[in-house]
Amino acid sequence: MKQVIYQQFTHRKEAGRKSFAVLIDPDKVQADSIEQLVTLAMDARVDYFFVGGSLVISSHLDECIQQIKASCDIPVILFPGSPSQVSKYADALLYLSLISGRNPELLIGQHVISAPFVKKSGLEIMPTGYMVVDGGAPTTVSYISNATPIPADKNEIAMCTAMAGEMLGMKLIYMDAGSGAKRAITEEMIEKVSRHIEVPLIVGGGITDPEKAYLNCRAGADVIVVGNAIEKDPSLIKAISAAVHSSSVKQI
Ligand code: 1GP
Repeated sequence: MKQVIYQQFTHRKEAGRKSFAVLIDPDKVQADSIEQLVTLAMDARVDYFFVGGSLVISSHLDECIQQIKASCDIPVILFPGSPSQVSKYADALLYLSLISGRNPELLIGQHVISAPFVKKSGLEIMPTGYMVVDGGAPTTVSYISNATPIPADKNEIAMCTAMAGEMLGMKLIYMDAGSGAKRAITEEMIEKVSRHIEVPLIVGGGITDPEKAYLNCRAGADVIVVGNAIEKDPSLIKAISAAVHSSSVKQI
């Protein structure tokens, strides 16, 4: 199986280099705004596009990814809320198992049903332990997943969940307060988790400014994901990207 993007993640982590991913929800972008986002992202040296959402209603996922791929070399990684959000045009797929929840469908059930289809896609598959953390209000992911998020102040639960995910073979851990979360994940929780795992740690949900992105990276996040704040103000891309990259142990 291909591991091109994953190797990039691990090499960057080993080198202490932090990455910035812009999340694109296909429901919320039109062709002209994709063009604008791609231009800003190239200018700001964004490392990845994540594409997907907990609930994607529109059917233009393929077109959205093709448009991004046609205009830049930034890798496109699927961040699917359901098996219907798989597109062969992407570079890789976060193969998410909701390890913070106790809903068997999102731990393994939907994976079983979609496995032949996912394998046939030819995508690079990145097994990801997905941990939803309480972000201060119900988010789409907390509602749709029908699973209780990890309480925001229970750092030990987060740590043990991530450790278990890693020992079960997950190649990435993604801690998410949910899109548009009122409160992003605390630095204390990120630090606790990052100190106890070796695989790259992705952090997102409710990050709205460069300072928070910087602090999250210094606490141990390897990849910062921002969606909502950039939808509202695309010019933030540059400042957040600079903050993430400046937090690298080795400057890039
Ligand atoms: C959500 O982690 C992502 O799944 C990004 O969240 O949209 O709040 O930036 P925001």
